[in-house]
Amino acid sequence: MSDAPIQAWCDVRLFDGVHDHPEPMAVIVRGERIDTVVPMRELAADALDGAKVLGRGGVLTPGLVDCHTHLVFGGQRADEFEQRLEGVSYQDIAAAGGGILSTVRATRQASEAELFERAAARLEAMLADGVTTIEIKSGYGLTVADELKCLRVARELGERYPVRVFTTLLGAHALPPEYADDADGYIDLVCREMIPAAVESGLADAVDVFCEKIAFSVAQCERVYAAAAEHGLPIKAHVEQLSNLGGAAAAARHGALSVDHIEYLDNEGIQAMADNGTTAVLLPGAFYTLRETQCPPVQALRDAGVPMAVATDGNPGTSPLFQPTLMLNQACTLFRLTPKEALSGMTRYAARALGQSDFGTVAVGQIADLCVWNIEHPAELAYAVQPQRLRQRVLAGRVLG
Ligand code: DI6
Ligand code: FE
Repeated sequence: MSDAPIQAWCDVRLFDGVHDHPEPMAVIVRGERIDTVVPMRELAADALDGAKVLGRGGVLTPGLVDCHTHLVFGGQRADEFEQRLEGVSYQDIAAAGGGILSTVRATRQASEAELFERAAARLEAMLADGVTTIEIKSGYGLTVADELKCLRVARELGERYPVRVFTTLLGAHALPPEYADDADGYIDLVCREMIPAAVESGLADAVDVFCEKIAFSVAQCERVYAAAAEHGLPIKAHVEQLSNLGGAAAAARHGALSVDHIEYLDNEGIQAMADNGTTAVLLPGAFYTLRETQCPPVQALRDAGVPMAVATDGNPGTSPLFQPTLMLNQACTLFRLTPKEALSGMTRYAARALGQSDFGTVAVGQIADLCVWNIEHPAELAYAVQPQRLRQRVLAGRVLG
């Protein structure tokens, strides 16, 4: 410990995951962890002894945490984009066998190496935008073997790239054609085979569901929650995106880490989330892509003290947007979050949505996952959509580019 490298950033404008610090600050990292966070004027004369000063000026924030992505998939859906421009709805496309199922066909056909290569390109863009932690869901395989294939790709991304990866099994994403008219039979497969196989292989850190009229009912999702609990995995849920089924309240009562989308969330759902410590994950990219008009109940979530995270939902259908800082902008412009709320939502509260609390803030003792930006004010990250502002990305004290 004593000979761990000491690295320092001086004269930075700090956003620590919760608060903006207008006066110049120093952040000192020892080994993997943050050792000191102090205003420059209070910095002890010998505080930098033995430290390597890695930068002066700029804005320092926690590394960005994208807590909801579907990064691993085959093919693309530009044709459906054009159909939607002509007025066909997302639900109609899904009902005609397109949508998620079109990506399922392409994902099943793709080799693991192909899936890796395509996802890696998307990941590289996100790292260049400041991501230090990313959650990656399966959900486009929908057989035991194909779901595991996608989860292996997600794990391998975390092994081959300098980023923390959390994997989520989303077997209950859509009803595969082999189970048409037998949704309960498919949920049996998810509960009795997929979840146990994912646990046995160590490939899943959590379990997710799509609770919606075009996907699975609350009762079916509850069976998945029970199976996840039996196997010791935390749960997350896509709920109230296109309609209100009461899915948020049900997931919260089962102890969900997060409920995601929630445009149609009602007061009962908000109360259940507040009572159970569930994080709300806002996904403005899907709202934007589908040209939704109903916004999530942001003010009611604030009033109830429910923490709000913001993520890309990066996926080939409803959010082909793989730029986390764009989501900061959209969360403010479309959902009226403050820039500070949006930034907390992609750092501290995004970590919370993954059940993590030892990164996502810049505070003494935290893991040193940081970003240094070539800007003057943290709110610029939400205000302007402008790539290439990242100066340094730091993962557990390791400075990357
Ligand atoms: N909600 C979404 O927005 C994505 N999945 C989900 O459950 C859509 C995925 C897709 O259209 O491919
Ligand atoms: Fe999603």
